[in-house]
Amino acid sequence: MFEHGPDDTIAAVATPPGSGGIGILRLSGPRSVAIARRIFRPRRSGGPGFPERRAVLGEIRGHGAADALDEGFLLYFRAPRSYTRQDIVEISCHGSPAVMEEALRLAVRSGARLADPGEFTFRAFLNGRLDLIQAEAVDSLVRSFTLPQAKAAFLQVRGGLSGKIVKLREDLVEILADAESTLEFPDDDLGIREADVGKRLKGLRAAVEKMVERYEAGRILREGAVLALAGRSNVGKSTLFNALLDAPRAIVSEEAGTTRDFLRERLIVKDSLFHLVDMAGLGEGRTAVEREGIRRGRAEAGSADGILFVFDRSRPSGREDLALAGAYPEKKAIFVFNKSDRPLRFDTAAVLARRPGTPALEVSALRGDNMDALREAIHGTFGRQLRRDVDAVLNLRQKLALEEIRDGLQGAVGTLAGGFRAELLAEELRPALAALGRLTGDVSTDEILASVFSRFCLGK
Ligand SMILES: Nc1nc2c(ncn2[C@@H]2O[C@H](COP(=O)(O)OP(=O)(O)OP(=O)(O)O)[C@@H](O)[C@H]2O)c(=O)[nH]1
Ligand SMILES: [Mg+2]
Repeated sequence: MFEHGPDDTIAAVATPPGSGGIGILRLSGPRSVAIARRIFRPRRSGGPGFPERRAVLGEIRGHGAADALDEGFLLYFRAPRSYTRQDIVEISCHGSPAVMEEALRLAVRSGARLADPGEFTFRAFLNGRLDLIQAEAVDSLVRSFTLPQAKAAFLQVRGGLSGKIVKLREDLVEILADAESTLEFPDDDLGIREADVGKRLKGLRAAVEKMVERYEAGRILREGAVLALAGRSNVGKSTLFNALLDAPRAIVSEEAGTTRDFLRERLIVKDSLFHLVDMAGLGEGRTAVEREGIRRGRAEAGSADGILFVFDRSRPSGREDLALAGAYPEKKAIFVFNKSDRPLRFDTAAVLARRPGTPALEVSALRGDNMDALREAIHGTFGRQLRRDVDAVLNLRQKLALEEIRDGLQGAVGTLAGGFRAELLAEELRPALAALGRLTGDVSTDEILASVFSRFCLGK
């Protein structure tokens, strides 16, 4: 996976690129202390090593160099009491990109190798400090944009999901052992055993099924819900887009057909992450370019998690408005009646009747009237559900493995229909057990590791 051996000592700037109050250089591996000795000179020299877990004041200075580069603190975590279970040294100094780059260069010149992205966590996994689910959660935590995302990720770093998987595995192993013991003691009362095993398997299958079902809610929490602004041209979609983002992002004009390509921007409402999409007005389209914009807009709206239907309430409503109001019936939606600064000429009741129960608001995107209420409605309609079930936010890899486990359990339950046959049961349960092992990384192949850690590497 990572090109070099785990016995190399790796170095990286652990703080984000750019200027900051503090920048941290981090080393992990057997030569961490030796390398740190060459680039960091303690103010009070105290022997060849560093005290464990105690800040040491000193200067960063190249070996044999006359001038110090900066001053800072060094922290030493002796193996195995460290994140990677190797010797780790962290040097905090002023967070100038020039200082950090030079400090890293000094470390490399003293024998360290540049760490690949995710390599510290990879080592933590290799050395049994984290399982694979926890390693993935570290990545999610670092990337979280909202507090609920961060909380959900941290629960997983703590081992929330891992604990469930371990328990599931223990239960399965127990059932298998029970089933196999009936092969040795076939005189036992099989009727009781069969009913009991059936009940336990069904319970486990239901629990796994529930986790799989939460994947979708978890995906939205992790990635943010996509909300499309759908409406006829010139109703004020782009004006509303800008008003919600509080930035003049999209071009607005009195001409119809202004927006052609769709725009997508991150919008955070009360701790929930959304991706707001502005697009061409859905209608006929006069030119080929407009028609292409409309086609793309429809595709975007079709794949969105929710829709904000925008209407111009200052003009009489027509057939097209009614048709639009009935579109995407399976999606959650909000009706936004725009241009409330002008006299009402729109039949809002007729539009509302097309989709009873849909939240509706009058706003003026131009003046910014009622925008807070709109944010509230966005949060209430699309955001609130995301707070539930944060204990099991799955990624795709985890979901696929859980589906395999569910299918194995289903197959095992199926074998009971034809009477209790321990060999058949065991045969159905074995792949499920293997999938459980892959989930936590107890059983891991290069392929699995590459699929997990390459995400760290790409930094996306
Ligand atoms: N009076 C009033 N005018 C508005 C309001 N919102 C938008 N407009 C005007 O309506 C016109 C069209 O606005 P846009 O935001 O470009 O509308 P759009 O729906 O994005 O239009 P297309 O991209 O062409 O589909 C512009 O002249 C805006 O200034 C509003 O709340 N009140
Ligand atoms: Mg527009």
